[in-house]
Amino acid sequence: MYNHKEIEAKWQKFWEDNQTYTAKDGTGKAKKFILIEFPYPSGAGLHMGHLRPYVAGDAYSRFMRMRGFETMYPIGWDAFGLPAENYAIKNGIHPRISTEQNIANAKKQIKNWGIGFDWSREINTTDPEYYKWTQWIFLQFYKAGLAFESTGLINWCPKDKTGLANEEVIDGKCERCGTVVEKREMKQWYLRISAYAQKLLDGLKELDWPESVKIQQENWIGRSEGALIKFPFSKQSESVEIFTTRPDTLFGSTYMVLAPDHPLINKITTEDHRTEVEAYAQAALNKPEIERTAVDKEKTGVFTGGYAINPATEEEIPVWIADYVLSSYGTGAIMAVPAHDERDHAFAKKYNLPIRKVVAAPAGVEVKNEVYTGEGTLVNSGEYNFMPTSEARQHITADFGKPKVQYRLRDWVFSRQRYWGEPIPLVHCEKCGVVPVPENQLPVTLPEVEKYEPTGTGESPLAAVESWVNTTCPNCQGPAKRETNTMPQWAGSSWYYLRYTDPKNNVQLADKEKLKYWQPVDVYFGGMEHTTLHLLYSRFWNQFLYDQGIVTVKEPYLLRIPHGIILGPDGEKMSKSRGNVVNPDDVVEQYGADTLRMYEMFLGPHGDVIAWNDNGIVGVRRFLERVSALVPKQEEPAKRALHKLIKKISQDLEEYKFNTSIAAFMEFLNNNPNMNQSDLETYLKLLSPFAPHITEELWSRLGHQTSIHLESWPKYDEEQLKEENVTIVVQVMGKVRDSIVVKTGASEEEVRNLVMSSPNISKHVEGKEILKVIYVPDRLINLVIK
Ligand code: ANZ
Ligand code: ZN
Repeated sequence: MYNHKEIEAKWQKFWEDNQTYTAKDGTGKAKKFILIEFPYPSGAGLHMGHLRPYVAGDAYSRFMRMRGFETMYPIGWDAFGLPAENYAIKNGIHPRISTEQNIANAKKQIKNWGIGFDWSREINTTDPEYYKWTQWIFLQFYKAGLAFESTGLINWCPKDKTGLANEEVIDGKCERCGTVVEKREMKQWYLRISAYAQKLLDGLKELDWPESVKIQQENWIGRSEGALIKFPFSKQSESVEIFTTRPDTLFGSTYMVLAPDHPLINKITTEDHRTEVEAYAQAALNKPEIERTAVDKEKTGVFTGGYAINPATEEEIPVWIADYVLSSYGTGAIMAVPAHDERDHAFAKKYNLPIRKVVAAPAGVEVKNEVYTGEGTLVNSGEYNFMPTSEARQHITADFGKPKVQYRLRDWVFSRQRYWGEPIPLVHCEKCGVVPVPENQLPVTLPEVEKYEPTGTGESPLAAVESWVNTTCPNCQGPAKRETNTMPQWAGSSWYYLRYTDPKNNVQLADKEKLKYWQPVDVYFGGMEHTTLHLLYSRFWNQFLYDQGIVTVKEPYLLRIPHGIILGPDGEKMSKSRGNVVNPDDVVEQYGADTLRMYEMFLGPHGDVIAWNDNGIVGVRRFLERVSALVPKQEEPAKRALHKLIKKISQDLEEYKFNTSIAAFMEFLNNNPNMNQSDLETYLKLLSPFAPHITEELWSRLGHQTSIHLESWPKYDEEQLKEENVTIVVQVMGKVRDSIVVKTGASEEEVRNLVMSSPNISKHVEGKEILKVIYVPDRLINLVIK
């Protein structure tokens, strides 16, 4: 009987008591640092979406440990931020208390799943001993001039009542709650991630990440090479600067467009156009950005009444405002070239503006609808005529403007008007202005408050806690007020992997030697979401800390292994309202953690989106029942098949192909149900990363005192694999009479024919009737005669 409950509880306790998975410093061994995205301790507990990467990372780290690497597989809690806080508000419990409860619950779940995390390195982003260092890093940004306060239009979620970063706005909606975001003019703290745009792009080249993830980051950073060109206003002394990627088309610019909130609108607009311009600008700014920039949307705009001079043609060209030009990109103004840009063309057609062709397409290239956006040769461009566009770009830039590399990446809005986050360690002094809290006064702890609901006024709930807000200026000792905004969700997770290397250090973020040993993360298991959030932010922090000489490598994560999501049995996304949620804890209860783990891997390739299927789990359970009953037999070793299995499992694990391993285990057991002690031990070792409990149980039944998970990984012999022939023992009535050499995998008929023609055998069976033939492939043949 396979009593999974008893077995699993027993070994979970054993691992805990024996610190089986504790990674050691200073062993001098080569290391592996395996990481999963640490969870939010939410009230709903952990689900299949957590299980999948944890199980994969677990199998992989057990494999690496057995391969002789000092292996760290740590876990912690990303416990600050909106989910924890919203849960607390909804349930009327203080976030600190609900977070504690949720962590205790999630921990129990994970232990029941048999995940071999190194609990000695557990961290919690809401622990003052942890966020002290989050605050310390913020101060380093501040000192380096990369944390700054600025007033501007930012994204605001009316439901969560807080400002958001650009990265937290997905298709115009709040990343957390899906509410359409608004724009609000607010004074905010920013991190100057834009200063790292190029470094973040360059760093991607060294990473072994899925191409799609790299491309998403590249697009988000959005590098464009072009030029800045100044167009003087014709009646005013000001000039307006534009950013263009096509300076070669300068002669074709027949009008200009400013963003509806461009600072020069007031100057350029003539009195007779003012009312119309202001009304248009108002309406445009109330529209969500996503609507304004949609490619297929009908273009609109209004004439300001003013003119600028095209510096190349020296013509007066009209200046318009239109919502398709954004103030947040480039200079917030464009030179419109309707003959060579689709949007400008649509606009010019609608408002009857002149269209001048300045690029001729190469012979044979068809030009559709009067717009040619490709490369070619210049025409109607004075002395630049006949120049290829690429060359003209250089010359026209040099003659009329200056080169400019433009990035789409915007600075990171870093303050939140919410309670449950790290306080930003700054004070505002009437005399000294903004003063950083001295490092030796960190952490600035989050005060206990009565009311932690967001106010919606743009002020954090902390602003109401006078005893906390009022403080003394570290500089002049005069009265000062604490900064009351908190840090975003993504602060604590931007450096958590560093803390794992030295989680209890109270004098520095982590000891440099330890960082040097463990960095970088070798394999990072995680989802496909957060590509332009956590994965971008933490690369930024790591690169910054590298430049500060604090960490030892530029890039935090060498390899990223993404997983597909697990759908409900109905093929739909698991959700409470659909009632198709498969709770991993129920599966553990009924079938055991080993069955859950193996079945989850058996479902399909780790990267695939896959539907749970309740029927198949019984097969895995039965397989483990058979495993649980295995005892060593006096059999010949299953040489070739076993070496094949070792090779297969090793390669699968190296390539994160967990599903095909499971099938190989089943097949091997079907063909070799009676393994001898040595083969059985090898088999159990191979199986141990997948089914850690039952293999540990059998290992101990075989007489071992120490954990199977600390054994070394079996090695296969290429020679054994190459071996084409096997020797088959030939018995007559159970007595060995001969041996013959046949091809591996030979069929019973082939072997029987060979045996019958052997003189050693024919003398024993001459004139007798053969009642039965017992054939064990690659092993023996036994003739039963009368
Ligand atoms: C003239 C021109 C002629 C342009 C042409 C394109 C084709 P990317 O590649 O995304 O960097 N642009 C510049 N700033 C803008 C803003 N704030 N809002 C909307 N559009 C803006 O695109 C750069 C091009 O987008 C620029 O080059 C500019 O139009 C436009 F045949 O200038 B171009
Ligand atoms: Zn002061």
